[in-house]
Amino acid sequence: AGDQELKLLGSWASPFVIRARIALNLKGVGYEFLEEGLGTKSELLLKSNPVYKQIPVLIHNGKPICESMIIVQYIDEVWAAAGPSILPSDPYDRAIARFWAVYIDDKWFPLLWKIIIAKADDEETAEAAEQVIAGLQLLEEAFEKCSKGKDFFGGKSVGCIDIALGCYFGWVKAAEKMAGVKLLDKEKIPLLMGWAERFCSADAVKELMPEVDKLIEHGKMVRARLNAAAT
Ligand code: GSH
Repeated sequence: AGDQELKLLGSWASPFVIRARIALNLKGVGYEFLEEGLGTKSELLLKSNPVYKQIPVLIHNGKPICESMIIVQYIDEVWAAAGPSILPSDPYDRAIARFWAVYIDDKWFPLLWKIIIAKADDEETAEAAEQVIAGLQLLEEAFEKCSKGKDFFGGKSVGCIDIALGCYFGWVKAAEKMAGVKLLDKEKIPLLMGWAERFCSADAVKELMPEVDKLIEHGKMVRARLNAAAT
């Protein structure tokens, strides 16, 4: 509604921020995007997310909401009537969607990140790549079950797991190029490869997916900062 004030603190490259933006697009909700710089934190960010001091933060009529998947669920609940439902309506399906969203963030993404910030293409990187692929194969099976033959994990439209996993797609491609490893293999994950193409070209998603070359540049900058901090 017009009387609502909505701000999103974020950055173009952050997969977590992209989640919130996809959800807002799905619901057709307008918002003000406030870009945080790399390595700097605005007063508003520190005040709005004092616990983690991380983006994204959604500020709805002055009230901050933190953590990307919590923001996605909040948007789904507040604008329930607008656009398709992001979480499944069935409690069991909803539990499964949340399960995979947690798996993706807690188990799978840290392995991908390891590849991106690796100093050298060593044995550890190769091992992380194997584990990332194994995770994708698990998600391939999950897709088969959740999608029930439809286009997305969420069925006919982009839903919770689609957003949780799809936001990382650009970073998977960046990791492949940065470390010279193959993670996306049509032989191993045929369904997910088709899904990724549909996801990236969905209306709510397409203009939010960063160019891979820009992500690589950004990833190298983050890697340099982390390595400098570690020495
Ligand atoms: N679990 C958080 C979420 O899902 O929102 C992760 C958010 C996160 O890692 N944000 C990064 C950040 O703000 C940007 S991609 N990093 C700055 C920092 O940690 O100081």
